[in-house]
Amino acid sequence: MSAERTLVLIKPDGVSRALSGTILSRVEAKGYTLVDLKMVSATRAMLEEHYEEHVGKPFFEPLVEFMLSGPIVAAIFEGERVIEGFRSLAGATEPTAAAPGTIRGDLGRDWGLKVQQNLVHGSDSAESAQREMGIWFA
Ligand code: RTP
Ligand code: MG
Repeated sequence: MSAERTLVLIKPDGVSRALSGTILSRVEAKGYTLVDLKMVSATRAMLEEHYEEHVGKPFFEPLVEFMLSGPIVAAIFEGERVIEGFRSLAGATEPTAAAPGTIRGDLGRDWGLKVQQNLVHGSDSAESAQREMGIWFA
């Protein structure tokens, strides 16, 4: 079986808080291989495609505004079961609820902030990974 790939984003809060290196090194330390990396200023069109399952939800507009608020680091990581493995490393969506030891649990802050400021994104399935890699590494 060929190694799986996932799309990881370090959201604008992670970049502005200077956590890009720390986050990438946690993923590398787990044993996943960094296969592509870039800094991107997202467009609304990219975000509407990336978050297509959330279009129309109450948090969609604030989420897009946040994702447009600064540069994003996009990465592709490869490894066995990396999709599930990265989501375990990232932790639960809300930083307060995310377990200690996870990226969001250790480094995320949602007090006084919106839940969208949770540092990272990781693809949630092989289909999502394929689709999202096409958006961010077109
Ligand atoms: P992600 O897609 O970023 O890896 O995060 P996730 O799977 O844990 O969360 P998901 O449900 O896919 O939501 C995507 C992003 O939308 C923001 N969000 N805000 N109620 C809210 O205000 C709310 N719910 C979700 C978060 O930034 C979440 O990561
Ligand atoms: Mg998601």
